[in-house]
Parts: sequence; C-alpha cells; structure tokens
Amino acid sequence: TNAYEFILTSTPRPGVGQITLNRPKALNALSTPLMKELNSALSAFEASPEIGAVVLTGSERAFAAGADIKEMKDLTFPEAYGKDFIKLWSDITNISKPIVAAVNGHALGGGCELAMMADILYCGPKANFGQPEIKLGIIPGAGGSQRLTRAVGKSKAMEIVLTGKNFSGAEAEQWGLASKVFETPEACVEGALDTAETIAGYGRLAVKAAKEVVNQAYETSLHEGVKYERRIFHALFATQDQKIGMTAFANKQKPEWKNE
Ligand code: CO8
Repeated sequence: TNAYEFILTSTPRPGVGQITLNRPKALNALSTPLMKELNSALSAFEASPEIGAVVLTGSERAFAAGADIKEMKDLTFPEAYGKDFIKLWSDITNISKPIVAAVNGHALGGGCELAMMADILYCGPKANFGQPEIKLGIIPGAGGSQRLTRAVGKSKAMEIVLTGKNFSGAEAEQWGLASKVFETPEACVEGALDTAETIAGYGRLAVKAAKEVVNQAYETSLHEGVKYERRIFHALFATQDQKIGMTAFANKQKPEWKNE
C-alpha cells in the first residue's frame, strides 16, 4: 500500500526505509507536491523506532531532473520571496538518521542538490550530474553552489555552475562527491541498501552522534570541531549501548543494542 502519489516507500531490509521518487512522466522533476511527500515520508522514517537508515533513489533513467521548471516558469519575485520558495527543500538536512542516495540517470539542478544533501552518495554507471540552471537564466537555489564547492573545490564548482556542463558518476567519485560507482543500476540500489542495513545494525544513538559530528566539520573550525567531537564522544559513555558494545567485544559476543 502506498499513500503517496509521487513517491514509493518501503522497508526492504531490516531497519531500512526506502524512498523511491516516482514521477516518471517528468523524470522525477521535484515539484512542490513531490517535495511535500518526500518530507512527509522522511519524517515518518525519522519518527519510526524500527528504522535506522534511509535509502533515497529514483528510476534507472532519472534520480531527479531538477526542480519542476513548468511550476517555476511564471513565478514572480514577491511570490518566491514571500513564500520562501525552496525553503522546504532543505528539510531533508534536518533528518538525523543517515540517508544514502542511490543515483541512476539524471541528477540535474535540484536533483543534483538533493543528492548532495544525502549523507552518502552512490552512483550507477549512467549517473549524470549537473547544475544546468545557468541555461535557464537562474542559478542553483537549493545549496548547489555551496555543497558542490565544499566537495569538489572552487575551480571545478565554478566550471560546473558557470557552464552548466554535466559530469558523470565516475567523475563524482573521483572528485570525492560520491563514494562509489556501481556497474549496474540495480547494483547501485542494492549497494545503498547494504550500506543502510549495516548502519541500521548499529546502536541508534552512536549512529546519530556519528552523523552529527561529521556534519559539524562543515560548520566550524578544526579546533572547535575536534572539541565538539570529543564532547559528544564523552557523552556516549552515558549510554547503555557503550557498555553493551564494549562488554560484547571483551566477551567475544555480538552486541544486542538497546538504543539507550
Ligand atoms: N521540470 C519539469 N519537467 C521536466 C523536467 C523539469 N526539470 N525535466 C524533464 N521534464 C519533463 C519534460 O518536459 C518531458 O515532459 P513532456 O513529455 O511532457 O514533454 C519529460 O520530462 C521527459 O523529458 P525529455 O523529453 O526532455 O527527456 P530527454 O531524455 O530527452 O532529456 C533531460 C532528459 C536532459 C534531463 C531533459 O529533460 C532536461 O534537460 N531537463 C531539464 C533539466 C534541468 O534543467 N534541470 C534543472 C532545473 S532548474 C532547477 O532545478 C533549479 C533548482 C533550484 C533549487 C531547487 C528548487 C526547486
């Protein structure tokens, strides 16, 4: 049963929630109704104690071909500014559970930006990334100029944003934007599910803390970041899971996490 019109949701592995963008007629163009459904599905997985990690994917042809250009075409400045258009796009970055993106086909404009908001990015053989906004008379609007620059450096980011030229999954991997390229689209999704299942098999509190401290690296100086990490590290000694994990190691047993 699927309560949504533009996405599919499932729990294909223990502890893993999957969201598949499913608006094939528009190559998964990210309309406001689609983004509302995505946010709602993400919040449901975030709230579910069963779920430890989320996989976000699209179709073989397109992860997402960008924001919905037809929806934006007649948008005016007062409307865009007044309603803070695109703000709801960054809701995904407020999810504390790890999100693994499996990108096959086009990930353009807002689609590329959405993929870059995920915590781990995997690509299929035909992944096609790009920020083509310049060709439409606009610029990236959902963090593309910022996340791309941090991931691949200024010169490459400038080239991508200023020329609107696409780049491949192999390039994304080589530049450190993506962590793996798979040989088939199916292997890409399976690989993402494997990784999500591995993560979901660990204690929820340690996983949450790990994501939080890595993200902190983007927000602060090295000195402050290392201090922040150490404080969170100390805090985990107040959890049952730390005792469970270390006792299990000492006894050569498999830990049974309590998530507390
Ligand atoms: N918006 C709306 N409809 C789209 C979009 C889109 N972004 N992309 C594709 N479609 C539609 C097409 O209009 C077409 O519909 P129809 O059959 O009714 O004509 C259908 O999807 C299939 O597309 P094509 O026939 O074009 O398929 P091709 O295989 O020939 O080409 C491409 C695939 C190359 C991906 C091509 O569709 C394309 O160039 N799409 C637009 C890519 C683009 O420019 N994306 C960036 C959009 S701007 C953006 O994302 C701004 C981000 C700002 C922040 C996010 C805020 C929302």
